[in-house]
Amino acid sequence: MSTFSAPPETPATALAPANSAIAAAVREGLTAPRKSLPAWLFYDAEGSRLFEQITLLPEYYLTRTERAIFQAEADRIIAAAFQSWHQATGDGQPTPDGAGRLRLLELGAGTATKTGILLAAAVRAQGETEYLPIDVSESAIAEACLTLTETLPQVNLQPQVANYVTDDLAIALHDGPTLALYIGSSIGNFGHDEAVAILRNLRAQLRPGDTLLLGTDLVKDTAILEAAYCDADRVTEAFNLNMLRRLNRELGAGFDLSTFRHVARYNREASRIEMHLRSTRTQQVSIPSLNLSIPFQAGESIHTENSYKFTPDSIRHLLREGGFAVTHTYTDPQNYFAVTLATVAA
Ligand code: AVI
Repeated sequence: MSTFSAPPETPATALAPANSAIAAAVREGLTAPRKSLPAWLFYDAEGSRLFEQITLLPEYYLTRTERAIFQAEADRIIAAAFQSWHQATGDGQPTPDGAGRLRLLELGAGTATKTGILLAAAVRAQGETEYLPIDVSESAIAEACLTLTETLPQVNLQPQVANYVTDDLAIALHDGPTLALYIGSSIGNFGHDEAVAILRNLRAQLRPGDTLLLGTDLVKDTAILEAAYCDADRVTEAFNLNMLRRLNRELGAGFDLSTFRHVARYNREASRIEMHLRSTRTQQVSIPSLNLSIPFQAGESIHTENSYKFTPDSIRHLLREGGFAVTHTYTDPQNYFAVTLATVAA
């Protein structure tokens, strides 16, 4: 049983939590009977840097596999998005004044490193192309815009800083097809209900004939999956532990990082990698700014992330619940990763 108390000797310091959302999430997660912290807490500046490093690791096949699929299929994906629009509306290719052009929108765009491949294909097909990156991180969007302005001057950027998980999307109307991107297996970090809610939020902004390109990691051999989340260079371990370092810095918490171990296990029944931080000893960790002292048994863990793995059937069902119908599936020769094109369901 995990209980907590604020011992009288723990002063409520003047250290006001920098961010009340962090404080609320930490209080809720660490005082629950099964301790957890939300995965969005990974992404401070250091966590984002470590994640970029993860995407380059030999064990972390996800990013390079999805990129290879885009490189092989980008022109066909753009053509299929036009085709879906044509089937729903009867409209053909864009007119010389630009009406009917395909625009790209991206949820959780981040620095948009892989998106350039799809944008370049759209530019090849139609010339000038509008791109709406949506991300909660202003600095990531700024970096994406800077890179794209230099590399793809025919892309017209319309960035939006928004949290697509907690807020309703508000996307401007467009007089042609929209191809929405939700790539990088980002949907895998949400449970089923939240994933469906994200898709429905997006669906509400789209029209018949618009399309969604969804990137998802696929179920595979346990050893390959676990290696991707427990790499030899221990970058994922540093990424996981960085969450505690962040709580020490931003909430004045007293986590001793040397007493927590990184654990990544594949839960086959739930089709997900689970990441945990396991306390190696019985201890109390104080968080003075929250007036909390958190007890840990030796071996007790904090669940920090789920990363769901999919099958073609589970992708189809998830998209169907979110209001989309699958039209095309693109995979790599090893069937490690799927990029699925789906149209707005009638
Ligand atoms: C961002 N997301 C898709 C990554 C994943 O694979 O679930 C986050 C990650 N966690 C550990 N390694 C990478």
